[in-house]
Amino acid sequence: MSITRSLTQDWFFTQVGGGRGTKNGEWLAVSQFPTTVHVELLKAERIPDPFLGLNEWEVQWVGESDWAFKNTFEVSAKELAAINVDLVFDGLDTFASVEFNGHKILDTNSQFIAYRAPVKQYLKLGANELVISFSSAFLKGRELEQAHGKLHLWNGDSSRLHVRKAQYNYGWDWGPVLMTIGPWKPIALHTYNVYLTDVDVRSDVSEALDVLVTVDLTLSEKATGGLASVTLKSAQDSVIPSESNIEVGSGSARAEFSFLPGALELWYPVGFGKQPLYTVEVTISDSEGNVLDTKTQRVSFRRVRVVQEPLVDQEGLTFLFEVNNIRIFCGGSNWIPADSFLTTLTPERYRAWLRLLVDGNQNMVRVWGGGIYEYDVFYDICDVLVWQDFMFGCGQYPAYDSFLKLVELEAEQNVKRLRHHPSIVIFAGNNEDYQLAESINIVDYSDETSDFRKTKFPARYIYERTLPSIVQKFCDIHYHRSSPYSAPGTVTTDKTLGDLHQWNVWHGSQEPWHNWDILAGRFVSEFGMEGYPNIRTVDYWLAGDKSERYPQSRVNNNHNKASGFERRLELYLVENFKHAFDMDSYVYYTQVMQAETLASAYRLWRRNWRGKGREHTAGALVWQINDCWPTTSWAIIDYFMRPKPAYFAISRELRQYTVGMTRKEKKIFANDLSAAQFTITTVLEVWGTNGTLSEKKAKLEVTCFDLHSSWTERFSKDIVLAPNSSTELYSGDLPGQPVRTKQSEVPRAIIVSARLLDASGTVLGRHSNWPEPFKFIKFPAIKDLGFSVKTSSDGESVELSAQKPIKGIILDAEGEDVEWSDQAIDLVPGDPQIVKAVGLKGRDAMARFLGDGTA
Ligand code: BMA
Repeated sequence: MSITRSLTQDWFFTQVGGGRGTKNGEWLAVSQFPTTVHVELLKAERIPDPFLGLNEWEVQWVGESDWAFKNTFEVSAKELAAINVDLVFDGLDTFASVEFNGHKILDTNSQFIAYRAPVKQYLKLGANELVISFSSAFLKGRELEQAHGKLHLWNGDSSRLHVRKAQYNYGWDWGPVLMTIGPWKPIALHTYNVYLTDVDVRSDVSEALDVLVTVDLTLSEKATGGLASVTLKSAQDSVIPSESNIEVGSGSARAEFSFLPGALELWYPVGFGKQPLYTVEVTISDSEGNVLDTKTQRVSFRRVRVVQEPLVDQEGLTFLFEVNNIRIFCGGSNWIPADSFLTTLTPERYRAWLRLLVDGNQNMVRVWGGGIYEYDVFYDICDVLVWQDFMFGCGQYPAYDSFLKLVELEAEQNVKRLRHHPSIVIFAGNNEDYQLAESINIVDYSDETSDFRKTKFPARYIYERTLPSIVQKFCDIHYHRSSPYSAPGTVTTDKTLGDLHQWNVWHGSQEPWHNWDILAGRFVSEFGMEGYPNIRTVDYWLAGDKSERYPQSRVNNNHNKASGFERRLELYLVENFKHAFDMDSYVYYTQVMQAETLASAYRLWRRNWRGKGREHTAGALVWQINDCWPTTSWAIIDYFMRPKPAYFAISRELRQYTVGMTRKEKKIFANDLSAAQFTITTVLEVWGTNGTLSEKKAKLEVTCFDLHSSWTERFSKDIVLAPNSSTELYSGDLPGQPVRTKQSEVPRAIIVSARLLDASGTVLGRHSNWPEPFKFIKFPAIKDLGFSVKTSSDGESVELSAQKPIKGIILDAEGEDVEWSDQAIDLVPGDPQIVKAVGLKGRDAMARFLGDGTA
């Protein structure tokens, strides 16, 4: 019988040759297993916390030193008697040489590959010793770079391009340089006679939604004569009638089951249906009926297509995901590794992250190519769609033979590991490597046929030959050459094809966020805006150093890795806000700015989802949902899982029903000659979106306020929101705004509030549109606002109301943090809002808002 025993106890580590980490020959017990060196040194108080102050730079020697881990484990007589005994390493980071009882059994050189070494011949009864010696990946990488040549990249040290290791370890524009080292995944002793090397469950769900399931089994030996029993079970553990016993021929077997539509429950991403899970249970026995191995594989069934077809009214092709014949607007996030120290991540932390995603009304997450193929637990609990990159990012990667061999193995293993997860709907070859190639002019898009390995863009071989053939061979998931990628022969910035990274807000041409509508693409898989995290997170990294508590301080500069971040933050602030510059205010203003920027992207792009044949934009994935350490970045939730206000603003835009507005000025000249004679009218447009599959009758109510008088105007109308699309609801002059004939005529400060109400008066969606830029607004005196922030009697929510419109409310409370249900709130008279406040415990809430007297 095949038995796997995880070796989790009695691990020790040492710095090879001794040094700042341990004395020569000093072995420290590890605090957890799997683990990596920094984590252990920190626990043993041999290094300062690299997440505080400038400490990142105090620990750089760790990644340039060599380390060893050792383990002694007992072997029983039964284990010793097994026909085969292997040591299985799920993940070693990265260059390791492994000795077992004094014999060299393995050399490794990729963090992304699992290794197996036969050890039967060295196994002893009683104590056995395993020693894993790791050499510095940084130094090894530099050697490889010297041998094979320096290549171009964005982010990190160029030697990373030669090393199959999480690329963000080398430092990124949101992450510190922390070169982890050690056994980062489980290590096990595997005893067996014959075992199942592969259980490949494929399901073909037809357009009519009948399901054909095939289960292909492969054994470690080409044995014949045994029996394989294959059972399909539902989540409730009931056996689905299915063929069960099959003969094993030459080490493999195949079972096939087919089901009529409706016989199996299909998997849907959250928001569209349930996520039923099934299991395939496999038992292999020899000809005498002795069980050799068993395996349980979780599976789900769904039909997924990446639809790229002509649009009825625009150029190019759609780029959209269809699940079980439903076309889905993907509103979601990009995901980076959730920690610089991966082995500190727990299933609970993963669960909490993915809960935040779902609670934020998001339905897709992109596992970005500069991190890791995530742990199984991530995909196991993921109820949203997953866009999965291969782990290459922002680089001119090589494709020499030894490198390619590692890539092939990595791709095969990870495709096999991930393919059964129903959430994964696309594999992309890399992150931005074609973009990097375009930027240095090394891509020849007219060439689709050459081998590429001898060109300046050798990795086209990987992205256009190796990876697609591996994906095709081992799974049924769609393959896309890169993120972003338009189409063969077309630059990655084409907005009418494929996916798009729209960085012309922040990076690139630094457009105003108000231009998101003209910056749209068919599927925007990256775009972003920075914002400071919660002040508690800032105070955490300042670690009590009050002298550094100002936005431009050295420590704050080290906790923002984006080049030009001060210029860019300030550009977007100064163009739009009259703002203050003390630490707390800077946190506030950058957060409101981030929320405005990102919410308007989702608002405008969801409007572009206009129904079948008019899916002008089919997805928006913000860069980025999370952080790997406490820092200021584009993240919408910080390292400590404190959501920034932008998270809530996005979540409002991704509700089932939303209402959106734009206000645009139209200047018409009296004739072709005069520049002085013109009229400026202000046009208001209102639309609604409906993320459900049925049409929705509702009432649109539009109320206009003048910030400086008691004038208001209201109109309402019955409307019908078309299913699964946006619907235009109104276009006309902005009420209360006179036509202007001179540039010196200052427009009135009209605030428009739109709400969608159902028959019972429940608010389905609301949105306020304010005159912009906000910096021109003369806000009323605080005493005239009639602003009330009232803590409820149970102390766990607050009611907000006002007599004047108020923009950009961010709530907080003195002391311990509170879990707010909403932030970056706009308030208008007559429409009070209740915000849940878990952990407020009856305290008074404090509110910041535009015009709160700080600037
Ligand atoms: C994108 C990403 C990352 C980067 C981000 C912000 O291009 O793919 O490489 O962190 O931009 O610059």
